[in-house]
Amino acid sequence: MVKLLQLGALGLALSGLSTAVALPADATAAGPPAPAPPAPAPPKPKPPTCKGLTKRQEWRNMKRPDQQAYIKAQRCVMTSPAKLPKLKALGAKTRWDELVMLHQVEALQIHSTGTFLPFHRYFLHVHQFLLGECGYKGGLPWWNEPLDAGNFINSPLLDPVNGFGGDGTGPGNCTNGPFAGLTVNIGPGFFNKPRCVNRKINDFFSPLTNQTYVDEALNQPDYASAWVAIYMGPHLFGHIALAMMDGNSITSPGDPLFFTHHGFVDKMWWDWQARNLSARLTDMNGPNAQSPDIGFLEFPGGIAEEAAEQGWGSPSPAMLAITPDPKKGDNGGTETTLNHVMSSLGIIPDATVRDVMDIQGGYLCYQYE
Ligand SMILES: *[C@@H]1O[C@H](CO)[C@@H](O)[C@H](O)[C@H]1NC(C)=O
Ligand SMILES: *[C@@H]1O[C@H](CO)[C@@H](O)[C@H](O)[C@H]1NC(C)=O
Ligand SMILES: *[C@@H]1O[C@H](CO)[C@@H](O)[C@H](O)[C@H]1NC(C)=O
Ligand SMILES: [Cu+2]
Repeated sequence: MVKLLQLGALGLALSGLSTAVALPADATAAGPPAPAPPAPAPPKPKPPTCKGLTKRQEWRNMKRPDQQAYIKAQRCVMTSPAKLPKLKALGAKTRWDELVMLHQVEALQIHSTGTFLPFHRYFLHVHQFLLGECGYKGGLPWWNEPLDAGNFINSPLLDPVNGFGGDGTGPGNCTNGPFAGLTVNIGPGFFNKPRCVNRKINDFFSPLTNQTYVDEALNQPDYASAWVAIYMGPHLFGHIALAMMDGNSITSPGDPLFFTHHGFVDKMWWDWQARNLSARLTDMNGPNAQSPDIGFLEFPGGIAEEAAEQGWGSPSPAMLAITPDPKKGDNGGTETTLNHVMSSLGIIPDATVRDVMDIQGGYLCYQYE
C-alpha cells in the first residue's frame, strides 16, 4: 500500500504538467478591411492509402455477436500452441504467451520512452494479427475509461458473459468469465510462472482516468510533453486501478483486458495528433530506451533498484540475446526517430515508427468510434 500511496502523490504532482495555453494576440484589431485574397487552389486530393477502414468500437457499442466473436478468437489465441522456436525456448507455450513475451523482452525500451506510444500502437496491430489467425475479422475494441472512472467495478467490460470477466477473487485473484481456467505462462516480471488471468480492481485510483486527466494530456503542446502526460496520467492510473497480472508492469498484457485499456491509450494519442495532424504526424522524440539511472518513470530508483524492489528480476542472458537493439534506425543515437525500428520478435515483420504515425496511413487502416 505504501507504494500505491506514493503513486497517489505522483498523481497530484501530475497537475504540474499542464501547460498554460497562450492566447494568440488579436491580429484583426485595427485597420481598413483588406481586399479578399484570391481563392487558393483547392488542395489536390491525397491518393487513398487505405481501401477500407476497420472500425475500433468502444466495447459497449459493439453488437453482442461481435463481442462474442472477439472473445472466441481471444480464447483461441490463448489456447493455440506457440509457433516461434526462439520464444518457445524461453518458455512460451501458447501464441498468447508469445505476445506477452514480446512485451516482456522489450519492456525496458517501450516504457518511459518516446517509443511508448508507437510501440504500443504496433503491439495492438500484432494482437489484431493473432486474432486474425483465429478467424476474427472485426476491429479491436477499446474501453472509454472516463465513462467508468471511479466505478470500474461496475463497468460492463467486466461482465462475465458479455465482457472480460470480473474482479479477481480468491487466492491468485483469478477472474471469472470467458478467460477463467486459462493459463498464462509468462511473467510476473522477467520470471515465467504459470498463472491464471488475474486482476484486482481499485476504485480509489480509477478516478484518475477521468475526462479531466484525459483533457490535460490532450492539451499538451508537443509530443515531448504529450507522451509523458498520457503515460503518467490515464495510462498509468488505469494500470494501477486494474492491477492486471499481479499489477506487473512487465507482463500485464497477459490479461486480455490490457488491450482495451491500451486501445484507450492509443486513441488518446490519435485524438491528440488529430488536433493538428499536419504537424503531429511527424512529431516524434523521447528516449528510445530507459536510462539505467531512471528506469520506469513511475517508480523511484533506476533499473537495478526496480528489479529488486518490484520483484521483477532482470532479463536472463537468453532474453538479452533476443532483445532488439533499441537504437536500430536511430542513427546510433538515444533519441526516438521516425526511422526507429520496432520488432515483434518474428510474430509479424518489423515496422518503423513512421509506419504507425498515421492510423490511416496504409500500414494501419483503422478509425476510432
Ligand atoms: C490479490 O490482490 C490483493 C490486492 O491487490 C493483493 O494484496 C494480493 O497479494 C493478491 N493476491 C495474489 C495471490 O496475487
Ligand atoms: C476527475 O477527478 C478529479 C479528482 O481526482 C476531480 O477533481 C475532477 O472533477 C474529475 N473530473 C471529472 C470530469 O469528473
Ligand atoms: C500546428 O502545428 C504547427 C507547428 O507546430 C503550428 O505552426 C500551427 O500553428 C499548428 N496549427 C494549429 C491549428 O494549432
Ligand atoms: Cu506496455
